[in-house]
Amino acid sequence: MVAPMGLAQSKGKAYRLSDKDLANVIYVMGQMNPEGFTLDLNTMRQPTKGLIVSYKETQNSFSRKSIQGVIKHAKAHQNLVGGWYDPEKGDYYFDSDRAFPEDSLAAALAFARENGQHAVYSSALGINVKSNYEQQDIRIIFDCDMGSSTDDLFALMMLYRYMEMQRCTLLGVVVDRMNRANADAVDVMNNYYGYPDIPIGLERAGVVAPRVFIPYHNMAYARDIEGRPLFRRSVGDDGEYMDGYKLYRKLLAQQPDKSVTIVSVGFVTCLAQLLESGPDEFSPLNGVELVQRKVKDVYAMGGVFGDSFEHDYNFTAAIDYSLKFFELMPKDIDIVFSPGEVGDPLYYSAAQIIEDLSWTDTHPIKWIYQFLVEDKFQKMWDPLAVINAVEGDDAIYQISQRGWITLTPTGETIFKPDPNGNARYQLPGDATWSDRLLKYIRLMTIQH
Ligand SMILES: [Ca+2]
Repeated sequence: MVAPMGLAQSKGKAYRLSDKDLANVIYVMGQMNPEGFTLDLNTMRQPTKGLIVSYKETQNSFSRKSIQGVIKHAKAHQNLVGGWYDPEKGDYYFDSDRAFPEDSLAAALAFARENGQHAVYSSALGINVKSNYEQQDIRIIFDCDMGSSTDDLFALMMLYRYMEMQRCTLLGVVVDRMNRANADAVDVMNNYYGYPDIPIGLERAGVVAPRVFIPYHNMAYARDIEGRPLFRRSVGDDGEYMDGYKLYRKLLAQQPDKSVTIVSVGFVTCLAQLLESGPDEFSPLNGVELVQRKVKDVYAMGGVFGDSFEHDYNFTAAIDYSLKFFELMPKDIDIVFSPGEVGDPLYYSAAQIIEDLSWTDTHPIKWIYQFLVEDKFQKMWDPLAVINAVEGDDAIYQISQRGWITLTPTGETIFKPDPNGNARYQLPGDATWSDRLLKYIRLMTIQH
């Protein structure tokens, strides 16, 4: 908590100030906090909790004179005043704010959209969440190696949250790791987050016995002490999953041209099978033609372009399929890679995960950390591809120049700069950036 400079504090209680003095304090706070501030007029402190949204009525208050009007509005509403500097206009804006509880992001975002505000500010995490009230039409197929690392689960969780925020549509989920238990885990997630009808496809002939980092494949069958299933499922034990590449064909055929974003955070096995596929009941086009016609862009977790603690896993583990994918993928479709080194510093600890899910006793991810891996952290690689696909290329990431990327038979990703190239890759951020990204993922975890 930070008390504004020049404001006497006595045993935690602020002296009562005249509105004129208060306006001076708020002006000084603006000078001291170019990155922005929020002030609770009851306590004269910056709140450390709550999701803060500005009211529309005070949104054009950018001179020192306007502060009086902001104070008047705040006193008639929630006694919260905020400020932020707009470097483009060179003005410092002041506004009257409303606070929502930490777990009410959807309500805070709806209020932000109603009030024409671009962002919700999380006081606890110190980050802004875009309200994006000018909605873009982002249609995503999510392709993951569910059943091994939990970052696939967090990436999927982010997509449900983004749908609640009206920022994308999840058309379907492709599981590129064989064994129906891995698809059943997605079925559990779909149901838990309220999207029981999102279709799921499953790899039938992919990587044989890939490495398992966290064996949570039995999560879908977890039972309570009385033997009742813990998690709801809509496909169920008797249901069928379409072949992964077939589901791709079905979904792509239904979509407008150049409209689909593929987010691939596992092996590219189903994608390679899609590209090699021939015409079928869903489309007269072959796989390459169908992808060329329908896909807008691809965000793929994989590759190494700088210094990484670990070798690439996703491409190397499925090298024959990966080589096919690199060979057949149409070269006029943009692809942004999220290499290992970008997610390396984003450690989400088991203790933090359980604490962030303390709002519920029963949660698929929490179950894994309570019963399977008590103290293992997980690096948040996969959510970085999801966040990039939804937030766009300019908002959060530093991205390389354009070029061509080739894959060697030993799994090395080689980048050759060329302004006409279709490929780019995310560059690692500094410690502050990585911390902010992890907090953003955590904010989505604590919602319910
Ligand atoms: Ca993965």
